[in-house]
Amino acid sequence: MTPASSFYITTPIYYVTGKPHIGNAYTTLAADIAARFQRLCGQDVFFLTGTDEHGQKVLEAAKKQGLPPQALADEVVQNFHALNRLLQVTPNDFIRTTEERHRQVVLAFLQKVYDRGDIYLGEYEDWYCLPCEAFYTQTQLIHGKCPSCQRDVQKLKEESYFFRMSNYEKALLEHLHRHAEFVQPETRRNEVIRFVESGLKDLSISRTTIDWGIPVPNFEKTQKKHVLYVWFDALINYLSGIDYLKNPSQFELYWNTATHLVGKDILRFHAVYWPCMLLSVGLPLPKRIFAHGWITHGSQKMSKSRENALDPFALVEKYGLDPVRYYFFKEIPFGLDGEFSDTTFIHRTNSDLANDLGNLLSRSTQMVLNYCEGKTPAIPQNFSEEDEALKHLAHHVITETQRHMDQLAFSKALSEIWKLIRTCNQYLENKAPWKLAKEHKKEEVDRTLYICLETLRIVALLTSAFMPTSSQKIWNALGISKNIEIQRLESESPWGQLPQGLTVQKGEALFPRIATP
Ligand code: ME8
Repeated sequence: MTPASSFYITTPIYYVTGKPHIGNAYTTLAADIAARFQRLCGQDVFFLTGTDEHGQKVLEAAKKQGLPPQALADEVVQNFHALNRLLQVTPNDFIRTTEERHRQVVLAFLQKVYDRGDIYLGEYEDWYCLPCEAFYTQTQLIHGKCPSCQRDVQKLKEESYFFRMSNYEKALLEHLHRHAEFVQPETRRNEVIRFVESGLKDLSISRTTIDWGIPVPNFEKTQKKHVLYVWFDALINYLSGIDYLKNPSQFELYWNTATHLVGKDILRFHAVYWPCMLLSVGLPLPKRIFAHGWITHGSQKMSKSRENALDPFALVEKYGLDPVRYYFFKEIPFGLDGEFSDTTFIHRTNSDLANDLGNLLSRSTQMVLNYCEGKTPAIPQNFSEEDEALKHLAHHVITETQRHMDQLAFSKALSEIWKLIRTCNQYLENKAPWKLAKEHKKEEVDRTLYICLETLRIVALLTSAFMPTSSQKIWNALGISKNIEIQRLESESPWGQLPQGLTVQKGEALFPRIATP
């Protein structure tokens, strides 16, 4: 089957300053869920993630540990790979900014910007926030601190190459006004518009006081050695990751459909600097930049440099992977901040997963064992009004889930799917097959149980992007031996595809209840 079209999705590339925390895992999981769902929908997906390895922040972290920065990067990147494996994240590629393939693209890009007349030599004299690796003017500071993370800033005065970002103010504003989907959610788009309207200054894009970065060609024959500003370097990963220089057909296939997922802390780099850079070299702008909110813990943004970071390895060890993959995307509407707490986690897992979904599966399969000799019943030919209503709901939920997933509205998509699960539980309750069996209404028992199993088959398909292992377990319990990960919604979602006579298994509880402390 030929794919409907392509879908390119990226995460930020993470600093290799320390172990990944739940905040990093959150963005990567969101991208993975979107990528898996679009694959299910038949799209040709490219999902890119990676690590940001240059710059002062990484250099200082390495110094603290008494390591060369490359050695620190080589060590820390292993944690990100291990995390991706643990989370069952399925990227098509993982880009590191210290790789040669990335350096080549950066240098080609820089040359284009220079040839366009957008790079000049000057002197930077203002403030720098190290945790954000960001430049600020005096007036942008809030009470003398970084306007983004509220931490101390340092005064910089050094020779620097500048990028004529101011040249692109008008074009960027026009693009922002014309393309409502370019920056999402809407509130973030308005913030970006206000920022650009306040005027764009040229951007300092090189440093002479550190040497950990990609060397800038000596464009203006200066005595000083310049390395590229870490953000200018890092943003280009979105091009090098799909082989911009060497594979133009692949590049074109994916670039036009790019969705960048970012935390709201780094929206300005993506929605202002990056588009201006692309405009300078004449490349199309990404289709969508989606800034999600922060996971807080103890009511504070979780971060590597604060003490409140939650360890994703420990969380998965404690609760299992699929409840973690489910919780963050059901509990927190994508785009808003959300507090992590064990109490809400346990409540969600017990009520949605153990009670609603887990019980539907265990009751349905148990009754098939009791009343249908453990085999999937015949595909019904006639339906009562109640049966029809459930079938109709399943159809509606498939369409709505797709619509929400296209908009990255994960929580809404899950609410739709849970409507179907809860309605099916209610249906089972109303039909009471245990009573029908006593009354020897075999045809009705079979029909009812077939409808529940078929609903579960569809539910598993729809939840597979969120909970790949549990969804496969549901299919296996229904006797379906196909690999759910490689199925297509178009061919699998029409009603009535569960064959008759499959061997149903009860198995262990899909989601064991977590004891409340
Ligand atoms: O900024 N809640 O890397 P970084 C939700 N290298 N998401 C969070 C989070 C939290 N508490 N904390 C971090 C960088 N994140 C740059 C990016 S891209 C060209 C360069 C997530 O290691 C969120 O996606 O500081 C945020 O934007 C990202 O991690 C920052 O990761």
